[in-house]
Amino acid sequence: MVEPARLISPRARQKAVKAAGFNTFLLKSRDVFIDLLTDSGTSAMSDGQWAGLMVGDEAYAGSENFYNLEKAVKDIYGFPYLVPTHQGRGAEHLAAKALIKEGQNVLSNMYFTTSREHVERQGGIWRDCIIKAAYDSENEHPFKGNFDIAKTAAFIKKFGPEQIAFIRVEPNCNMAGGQPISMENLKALRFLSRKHKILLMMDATRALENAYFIKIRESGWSDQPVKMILKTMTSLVDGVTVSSKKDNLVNIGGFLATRDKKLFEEARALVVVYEGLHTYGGMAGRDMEALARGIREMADDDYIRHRVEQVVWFGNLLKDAGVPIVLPIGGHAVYLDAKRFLPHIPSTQYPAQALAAAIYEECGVRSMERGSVSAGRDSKTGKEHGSKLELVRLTVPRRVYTNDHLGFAADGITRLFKKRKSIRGLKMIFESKQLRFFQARFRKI
Ligand code: P70
Repeated sequence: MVEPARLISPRARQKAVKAAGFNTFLLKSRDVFIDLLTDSGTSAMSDGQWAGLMVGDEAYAGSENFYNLEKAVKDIYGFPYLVPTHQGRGAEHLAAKALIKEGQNVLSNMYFTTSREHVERQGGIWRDCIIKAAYDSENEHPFKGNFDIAKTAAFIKKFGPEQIAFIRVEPNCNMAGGQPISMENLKALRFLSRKHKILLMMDATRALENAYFIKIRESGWSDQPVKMILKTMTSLVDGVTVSSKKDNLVNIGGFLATRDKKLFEEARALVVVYEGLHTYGGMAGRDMEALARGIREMADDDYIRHRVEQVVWFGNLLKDAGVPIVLPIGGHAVYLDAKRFLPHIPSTQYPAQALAAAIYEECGVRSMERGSVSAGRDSKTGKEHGSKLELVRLTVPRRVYTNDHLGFAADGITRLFKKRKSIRGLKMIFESKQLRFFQARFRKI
C-alpha cells in the first residue's frame, strides 16, 4: 500500500501537541509526518497477505483459516496447541488467569506494561531479573536482555518454587531498549525451571528479531537460518504469548501457544469468556489467514536482515551525530536516552515525555515515552514506580519507511539536540488509573 504523508506547519504542530496534552498517544495520525510511535500493527502487509484476506472463511466455528494458522504456528514456533486472541494482551490475560494464584510471583527479565498489568490484576507480584548492564545505556553488552541467573535462582530460593507462578522471558526486550537474550542464557533458564518444576513462558512478540541477533552475535549460530534459531528458542519454553502485530506482520491479532496440555485446556476454556470461540478468539477468519501467511513470510533470512539492519542504520545516523542513544542499537527501535539528552530536566519533570513532544514539534516525527510515565504507579501503595531509564523510543514499522524517511527523522532530532537547552520539563495534570501513559496529559513548566 502507498499512502500520502503530510507535513503540517511548525505553528500547526505546536498547536497540535498542546491540544494533545504533550502526549504523543493523543496526537491525530493526520497531523503526524513520520510515525515512529510503534511497530505494533503498523507494518505493511505483502501481496500474499492481502490476497489471504480474500479467502476468509467467516464461519463462526471451525474456520478453514484457523487450521491454516494452527499449522503455521506448529511449523514455525513448534507448538501443537493454539489459542487465538484479538491481540497480545488478550493472550497475556488468559495466561495470567490460568496460571497465577493471589500472592504468587512472576520472574521476568524485564516487565512490559500490559504483561505486568495482567499479572498484578490476578494478584501476582512482578519481579524484574534482568542483568545490571541493561540499566546502563552506554554499556555495549551484546545480550542486555539476559536474565541475571543468580538473582533468579535467589528469588526461587527465597519464595519457594510453589510461590513462583511462572518465569516469563521476553526476547528483544522492549523496555530495555529492544535488547536480545542469548541462547545460552535461555538454556540456563530452562535448566533452572526444569530443576524446580516451574513453567517457563515466553513473550515471543519479537522473538524473530532476537533470533537474528543470536545469529550475528552468539558463537556457533552464524550458519543457521533464523527459522531454525527461532524454533530452537521456542523449543526451550513451555508456551508463548504473542502480539502478532509485530514480528508476524499483521495489523491485528495474537495468540497463546503451548505444548502443555493443562495450560491449553484452561486457556481454551477462558478464551470463550473474554475473546471469542476457540477457533477465532477475537479475529475474523480473513485476519487469521493474513496472520498464518505473515508467520511463514517473516521466517526469512533476507527479510529479517533488512528489517534489523535498517533500524541499526537509522541508529548509527544519530550516534554519529553525537545524540545519546541506547547501545547496542535494538532490534525494532532506536531509543534516545532522555537523561543524557536533557540533563537539565529532573526525572520528576518527565524528561522523556518532554523530549517526545519536542521532537514532534521540531519535525513532525512521532515517538513514544518509555520512562517514568510508562512505569506508572504501584497498584497497592499508589507510589510512582519510577524508572532507572528515561527513554524515547523511535520505533520502525516493518516494510513501511525508506531510509530517506529515517534520515529526515535523524536530521530533525540532531537539530533539536543542538538546541536542547530550550526544552522545558512537564507537569502531569491528568492520569488514568490503568496504563496511565496512554491518556495522561501534561503542561509545560
Ligand atoms: C508497543 C506495543 C505491545 C506488546 C509488547 C510485548 C513485548 C505484549 C504486548 C502487548 C503496543 C503498546 C502496548 C502498551 C504500551 C505501549 C505500546 N507493544 N508484549 O508499541 O501486545 O499491543 O498486541 O496487546 O511489546 O511496543 P498488544
